[in-house]
Amino acid sequence: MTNKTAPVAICTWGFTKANQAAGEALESGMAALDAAIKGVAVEEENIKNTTVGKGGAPDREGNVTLDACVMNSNGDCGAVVCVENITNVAALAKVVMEETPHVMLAGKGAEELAYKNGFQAEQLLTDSSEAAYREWLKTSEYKPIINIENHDTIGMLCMDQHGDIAGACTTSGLSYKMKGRVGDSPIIGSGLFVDNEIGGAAATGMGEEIMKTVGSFLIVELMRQGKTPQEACEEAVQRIVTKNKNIENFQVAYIALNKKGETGSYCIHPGFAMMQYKDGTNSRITSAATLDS
Ligand code: SD4
Repeated sequence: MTNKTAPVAICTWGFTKANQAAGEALESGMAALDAAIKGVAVEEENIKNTTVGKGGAPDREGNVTLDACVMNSNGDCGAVVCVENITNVAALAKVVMEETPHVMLAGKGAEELAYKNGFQAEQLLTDSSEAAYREWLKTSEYKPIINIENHDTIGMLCMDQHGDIAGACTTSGLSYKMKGRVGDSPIIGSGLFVDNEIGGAAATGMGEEIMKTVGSFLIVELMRQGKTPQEACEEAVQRIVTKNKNIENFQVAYIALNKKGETGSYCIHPGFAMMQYKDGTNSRITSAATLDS
């Protein structure tokens, strides 16, 4: 049976090409999870994006380590954390989901699974991210930047022609993070959550704050209680804002999609936008923010 509101694709930030790729894949009949993985792969492979995949900023020792997760419409999920030398980590998270008895693999174990499944080793540190890292070493000041270059982690939610919802989230994490640091993006319930009866949500921004409130799960539960995606995103941001005295120092942004194909987004600091592919049109939607004046 086809769904009248579908297909719909939304993603964090102004990732026009990634969202268009997912939207077109959905139009051609692709299932929600495959479309989301195809969409986010555009940014994983974009070496100009310094916050996702190849070209992502390294940790403070100069190593690029990637995190990702996926969740399908049956509630199955997979995740990889701290993975080196593999570009398409969202696709790798799907391999964990489908080919192993586990939900999450870290580091070398995830990398070895990738090679066994035909992924190629790649140098993720590009000349320009290495040059930026060398510059950073001069001060070694760890200060995550809000709305870095107006893009960041890509979290994507797709509703396919059957009305089924799935999602993917992929990142290189915070630039110059400590070795071994993992943020919210690969954590099911924090960076991403989908319940196909209700909808899905995804996050970007300061992972430490998103994890403390299990933000994406919270949004889906708020939608279950009757809130619209917009209202649910606003309440999830508000939970963080009321518990923090230093919100001027970090960004958190959420996107959400429900079974009716309704979408929402909200953030702390102005400057966040989401992409929305709906009714065949891919548009950039500027998000309202707690600190809008
Ligand atoms: C993280 N949420 O690792 C991710 C990265 C991000 O702003 O979105 N940074 O915490």
